[in-house]
Amino acid sequence: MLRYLTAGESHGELIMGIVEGIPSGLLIRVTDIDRDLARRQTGYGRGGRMKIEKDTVKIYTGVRWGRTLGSPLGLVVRNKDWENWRAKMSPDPTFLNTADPVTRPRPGHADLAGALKYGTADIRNILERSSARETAMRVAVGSVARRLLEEFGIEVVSHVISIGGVSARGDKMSHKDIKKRAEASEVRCADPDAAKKMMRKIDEAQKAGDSLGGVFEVIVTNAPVGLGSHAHWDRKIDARLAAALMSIQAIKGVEVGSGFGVANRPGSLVHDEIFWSAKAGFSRKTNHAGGIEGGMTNGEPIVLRAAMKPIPTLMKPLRSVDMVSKKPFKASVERSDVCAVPAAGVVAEAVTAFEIASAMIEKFGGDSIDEMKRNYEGYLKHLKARMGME
Ligand code: EPS
Repeated sequence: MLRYLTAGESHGELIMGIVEGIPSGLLIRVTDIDRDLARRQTGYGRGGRMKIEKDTVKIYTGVRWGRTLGSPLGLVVRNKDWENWRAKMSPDPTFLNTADPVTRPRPGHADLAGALKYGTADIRNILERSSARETAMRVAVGSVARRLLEEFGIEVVSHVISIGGVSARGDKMSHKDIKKRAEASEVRCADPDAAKKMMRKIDEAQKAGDSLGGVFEVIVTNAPVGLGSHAHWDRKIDARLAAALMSIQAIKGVEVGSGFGVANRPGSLVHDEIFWSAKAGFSRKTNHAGGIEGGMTNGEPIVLRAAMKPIPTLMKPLRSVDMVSKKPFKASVERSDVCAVPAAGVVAEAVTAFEIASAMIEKFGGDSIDEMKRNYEGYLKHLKARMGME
């Protein structure tokens, strides 16, 4: 069983993570994790905070001389902004009341529901944890999972397909090309013309004091047939992936394969026909199912999309009511991102990598990476025989 926890506040000293269940012997490089952390920090439309932070990970436990021990990995990403918040966010009660309480809930944030639920008059006690800063650790954890998947040739890529109503053309492209183009784009979009328009939209939104959402796609290649299970609701891989994506801050919808599009087409145009050859075994010519049938991977690329709402912290004031005075006010802020869709795509890669790694560990078990590989190879041999392949 693979699991992880994150802890840490947005302006606290650090964000920490514990990953439990990674087999021993897996090569871990800090540089790989830092590369993913840096990818999350890029993206046109990010605000002033990203100029302060330069995320790097420190591995405290679970790795010796570059290889996992099979014990929990303890990871830390420090918040540089902490320097400006030492007293205001200190765990030490001597600093009590060194910051004014935040009493004005921002529409679209966790502020109001959180403050009511947790019985606090200071919204900071909620917003510090609901902040997307936490996703830095999810990316670090996902990077470890990605490393494990690499051992099995499984790759996870993402690209932005729309921002603020501007959509990428959606030309047929190899996954390699999608990856190359998305990595080279400031909005992580594989269509350069759409990317330019998206950036213009972001500029316009910034000028208007507004914010923008969008849609990104995550693709997993080379996942074997049979991850997840039809047998029980909480083992279905699509349910697990959807939950992981929905858990990312500001995500409001998830699609698998053709997603909502299947509702308007007849079955004959939705289901992927099955073919067979001695060379390839069973295969499909289409992938409307997005690589998942009956809660199990079917060997085709896994295709997921998620919709992110516009960031709720706006320069343009929105109406709200002060929690203490009960007087209406117009919320406005000094610092915010205008669009974080490209960053959310990188976070989505991380949580997807984690779920796929978790399903791989469940299916192939093993205390060491070598044992896991032996089990995996045995399964591939079995599949080849089952499919009647040469
Ligand atoms: C966030 C608000 C902004 C973002 C932050 C998420 O931070 P601040 O309130 O400090 O300006 O920059 O994102 C990150 C710090 C990050 O690392 O992604 C929010 O309210 O969710």
